[in-house]
Amino acid sequence: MNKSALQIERSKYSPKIPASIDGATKLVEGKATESVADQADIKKLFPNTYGMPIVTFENGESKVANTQFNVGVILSGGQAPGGHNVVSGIFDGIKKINPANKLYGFLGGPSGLVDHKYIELTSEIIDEYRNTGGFDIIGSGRTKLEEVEQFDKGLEICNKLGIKAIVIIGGDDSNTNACVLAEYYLQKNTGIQVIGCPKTIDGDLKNEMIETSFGFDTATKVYAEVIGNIERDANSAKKYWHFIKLMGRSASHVTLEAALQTQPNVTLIGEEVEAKNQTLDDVVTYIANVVAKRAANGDNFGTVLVPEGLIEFIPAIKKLIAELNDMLAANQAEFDKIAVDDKIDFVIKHLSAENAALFQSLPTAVSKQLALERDPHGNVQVSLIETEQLLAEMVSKKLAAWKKEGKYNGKFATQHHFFGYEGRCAAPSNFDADYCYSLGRVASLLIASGKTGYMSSVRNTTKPAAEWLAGGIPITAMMNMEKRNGKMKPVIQKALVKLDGGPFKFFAANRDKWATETSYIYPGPIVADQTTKTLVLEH
Ligand code: FBP
Repeated sequence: MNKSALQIERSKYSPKIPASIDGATKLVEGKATESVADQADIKKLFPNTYGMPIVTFENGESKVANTQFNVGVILSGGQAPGGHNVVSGIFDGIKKINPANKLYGFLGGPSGLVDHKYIELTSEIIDEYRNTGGFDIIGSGRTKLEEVEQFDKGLEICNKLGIKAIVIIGGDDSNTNACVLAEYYLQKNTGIQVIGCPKTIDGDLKNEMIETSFGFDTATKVYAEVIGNIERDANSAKKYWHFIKLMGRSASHVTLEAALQTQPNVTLIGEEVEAKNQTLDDVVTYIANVVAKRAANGDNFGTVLVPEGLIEFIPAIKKLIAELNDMLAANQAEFDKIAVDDKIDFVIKHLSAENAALFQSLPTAVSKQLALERDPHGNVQVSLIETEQLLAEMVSKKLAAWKKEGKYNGKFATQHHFFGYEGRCAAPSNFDADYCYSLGRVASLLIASGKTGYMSSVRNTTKPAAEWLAGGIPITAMMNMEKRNGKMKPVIQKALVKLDGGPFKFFAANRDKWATETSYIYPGPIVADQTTKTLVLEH
């Protein structure tokens, strides 16, 4: 592989790990757990993996020294900086336990397990990828592991390769499936363990024991750098309003963190829009008011941050999507057969009058996205909806009307941006390099300790890495029941932005000042170890 000077320098970086797993390590079991909600349902669905205790690793005599085993690893879903370090952490961890241990990488995501596509990850391969961004070491994919036939195909290849455990590195959906797989393999007495690792730049896979998902730190720093550059451009030329959409399809953590780092004029937080029961017009009016206020001060420029999932947070649209999901699930066979051009009419005919009217009032590009495209997990693909453009157009129309009424007399020229893919494969920050490598090392210890249905956990992450706490959290403890594709399913509860949490409260206390004053911060490239504002304000 051709390497840049930075990559060569970066590959020499030695990730820091918690002191408790550096040397002899013993496992300590805590109290039994319960799921976050719907305990009876989750217990029934996961009779073997429900109620397991939280475990921590502490310095001490190990009971699992030298065990020989092979491991398979899967990268699942969207890329996130640090994935290669999770893999290298697992590799180093299992080799430390016994140098004869082997790591296999399943290719192209979960489908690699089902289709028996894999490579053995040797030290030569691993060394090429240490501290690099991307998931290209083995590739990723969004195939959903949910059918018994898939689990059995996985079992076949594990038995053939002598694999004792599979590590699934993924977001909430992939870790939910990891738990279903763990339960199935336990029920069948296969002896195969399944361990999850918390990945997603979206930052929405977190709870008391999983402080952050990996990739969030790096991705938000990359976005903050470019937003800062745009703010500086805006403040230099003083002629554009920049509408910037940021990834994060189900939660607005990325947008909030980027706002805390760069102090733009307008930041929309989906969770607040929902809590205040706002309409699209309310959102547009809020932005237009800020534009008008700045124009009155002679500032015809600014920045607006928009979370990717905004559309889904608007209560009326959320209700429409829920009805659409149920309706499509109930009529899937018929819907699949209809010609593309007739699908919209089919949708309108099958929706309630209220939702049909709302559906028809939306710009065609948005209604098409809502009706026609879903990812394999049934999610609306919000990254494909151009919300930033839609809002800019709607604000422009409102301002034109206000101009006629004499309420506004500024200039409004816009630029649009969408930052998502730019940050997902960035070289990991020191935090993500250390955190990911530690998650991998902890996963290898959970495997050696015979655990299954656990997520690798590293906590106390606002402290220096040596003080981080390492352990495992039963995945069932994070679950509740939610409707997916028209049916109630056990899923890991997503972490949304808490409106009474430190990060949002800090933002809310400052946003009016940031709106009218130009108090931008230009963070520049990632050069220093700096904890995300989200983690600092949460702790
Ligand atoms: P994960 O939840 O799999 O980590 O992916 C998150 C994400 O980056 C979202 O922010 C975005 O909406 C989505 O992936 C884009 O998906 P795709 O990579 O399939 O275009």
